This record gives sequence, structure tokens and C-alpha cells, in this order.
Amino acid sequence: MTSLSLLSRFKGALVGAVLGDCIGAYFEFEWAPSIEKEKIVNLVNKIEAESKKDKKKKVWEFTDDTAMTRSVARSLIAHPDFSSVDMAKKFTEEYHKEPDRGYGNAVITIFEKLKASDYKDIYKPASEQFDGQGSYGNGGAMRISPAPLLAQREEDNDKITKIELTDKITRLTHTHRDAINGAVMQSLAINLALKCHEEVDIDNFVDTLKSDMAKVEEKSRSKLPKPDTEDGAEVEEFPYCKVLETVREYAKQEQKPDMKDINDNLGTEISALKSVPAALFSFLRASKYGDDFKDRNPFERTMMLSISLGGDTDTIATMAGAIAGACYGINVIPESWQTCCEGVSDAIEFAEELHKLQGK
Ligand code: F2R
Ligand code: MG
Ligand code: MG
Repeated sequence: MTSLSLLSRFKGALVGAVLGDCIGAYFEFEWAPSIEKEKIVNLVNKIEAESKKDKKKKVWEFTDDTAMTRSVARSLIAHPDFSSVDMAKKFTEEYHKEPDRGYGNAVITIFEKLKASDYKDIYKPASEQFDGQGSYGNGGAMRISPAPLLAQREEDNDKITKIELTDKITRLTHTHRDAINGAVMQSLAINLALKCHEEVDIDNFVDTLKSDMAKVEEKSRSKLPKPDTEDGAEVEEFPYCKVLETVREYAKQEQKPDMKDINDNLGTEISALKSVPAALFSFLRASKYGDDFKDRNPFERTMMLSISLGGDTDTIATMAGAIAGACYGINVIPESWQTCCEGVSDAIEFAEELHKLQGK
């Protein structure tokens, strides 16, 4: 893995994200809390069989996760220093072009308001969601993969940092603390995966992420409004740091974790806090253990495990796919999966364009 090029990792991240969405969408919210191993294996076998046919290949279509990621990529390529107006326009135009991609129920209001206001006060509609609490959905995290790729260049220059960039992209639609910090954690995980060299060191990965998230969550305490809790219970101030310890435990344990425990303690829901950790868990666990998918490589295992958790499968798999693709590169991603999923060739082009921006 040492000789993996950055370009291969960029392609891996963006293609991994597309595949997770297209394949995971097949099960979104259908079989929570978990999906039997056989169903996942059958689906993958079906994709692989389909890819061998000469004619009329069935195409697994992407959903809102990829539709929004494509807008992030296109906007960052056109405006590497970030243009909030351009990105908001791209989200809105893409939604109005293809509204049936399975968007979240609330985010649609933002697109309508942005269009109606002619993009005047770009961050206002998102801040008005849910009586000013903002959306806690995972829509910010699911689309963030192009940002850490672009922001990879921050290490050589004083460009916009991955945390700043992620924050600005996420706030266009999500202002809830947990949505923003979930997108930041996903962004940081992709950035760390881009640097994985030998075998993934789970402890090191979690320790680094936790130390970065501690600073992020500390900052949120003073800057972001405290979220409401339904029963008025005390709000956890460092929820991502806390859940990272659970991710570590389940990723490292010898025996295969119980799926119900994963659902109960990590979550597989539509909220960022209850889905970003599951994606990270899938990547880390599959880097070390075969569990139900022993005959598959670590990238394939990541995807299959993330989908088997059930719940918000397209989104958890798109996030897990982006991290795994950044780590293992494009060459381990089966051609058969790539030929059967919509949007792969565009993802490769975006990766090439973002790669060209490195060092600029
Ligand atoms: N929308 C879907 N799939 C269909 C979902 C059906 C499911 N039974 C369900 O709605 O629970 N998938 C796509 O949506 C997710 C990304 O959503 P995003 O972009 O974050 O959208 P939104 O609308 O902002 O949030 C989603 C829902 O979360 C609830 N919610 C968010 N913040 C809330 C708050 N502060 N208080 C109460 N509820 C809040 C609402 O139900 C929102 O509609 C991905 O899964 C993507 O694949
Ligand atoms: Mg979706
Ligand atoms: Mg989803």
C-alpha cells in the first residue's frame, strides 16, 4: 500500500462514495436493525453477474447522497477557494432538475427558499430549519468527500482548511451542532485514510481522530447553540469523542460484534450522530476482520459490512466507501461494481480535477 498514488486514493474515495450510495440504496430503511449476510452476498453476486452481460446492463442508480456530492465536487473544482453562492446554486439547480433522488424531507425547504430569495442570504434558510435548531441530518457528512481531497493541499499552503471548508459547506443546509461536527469527523477520517500506509492501525486512527474531535467539540461549546433534548436531559458536550471509544471497542474485539449492539450503541439512523460512527466502524472493522465476508478484500468488506448494518444504508455505505476508497485506492475496487453503478465515470473525472488542484 505504501506506493499508492494520491490520485489513486482520490479516485478510490469518490468512486467508493458513489458505489456505497448506489448499492446501499437498495436497502435504505428496509431491513433495520440489520440485514442478513445472504441478502448482501446475493445483491453483490447479482451486480457481478449483471456486469458480465453484454447488453442491457441494469444500472444501480445514485440518490441524493451522490447528487449533492457531485455539486460539491463541481463547485470546488470551479471555485477552489470556495463560493457559497455557487455551491448553493448547484445544490438547488441539481435538486430542481432531478427532485426524485430521495432527498431528506426538510432540506427541500432550503432549496425552495434559496431559489425564491435569488440566493441573497445564503446561510439564512438553513439556520431557520426546525425552529432555529437546524437539521441534525447526515446530509452534510454524506456529501463531504470532495472537500478533504481538495483541502489535502492545505498542508503545503495556507489555504482554507478542511475543517473550515467542511463547516462552510455543511452550514448551507445544516446548522445543528451534531450535523456540522459529524461532517467534520467524516472529513477528518477521509483525510487520515489518505495517509494510511501499511496495515490500518485502529488505535492510532481513533486516537488521532479523537484528539482532533476534542478540539472541534470544545470549540462548539462556545460557538454553537446547545441542541434541545426531547426530555430536557443534559446534553452530551463531547458526543463524537465519546462514541469514538465505542467504535474502537467494536472494531477491535475478537468476536464479531452483535448487530443489535451496533444499532443500539452507534446507531444507523438518518441523524449524523447516529450514522457517521457506523461508517467509521465499518471501515476500521473490515480493515482487520473478515467476519461474514472473509473471501472479500478490505474495500469490499467495508461496503458489505456497512450495508449489512441496516437503517440508513445508502448514506452509511457512501461514507464508509469514501473512507475505504481513500485508504485502499481505486485498484482494489471491483470493475464489475463500477460498471453497474451510475455516476462512476464522473467521479473519476472529479478526482482527476481535484488532484490537478494540489499544489495550486
Ligand atoms: N431521505 C432519505 N431517505 C428517505 C427517508 C425515509 C425515512 N423513513 C425517514 O425520513 O426517516 N434519504 C436521504 O436523507 C438523508 C439525508 O438527509 P438530510 O440531507 O440531512 O435532510 P434533512 O431533511 O435535513 O434531515 C433528514 C430528516 O431528519 C430529521 N431531522 C433533522 N433534523 C431534525 C431536527 N432538528 N429535529 C427533528 N427532526 C430532524 C427530519 O425527519 C428530516 O426530514 C440521507 O439518508 C439521504 O440518503
Ligand atoms: Mg440517499
Ligand atoms: Mg440515506
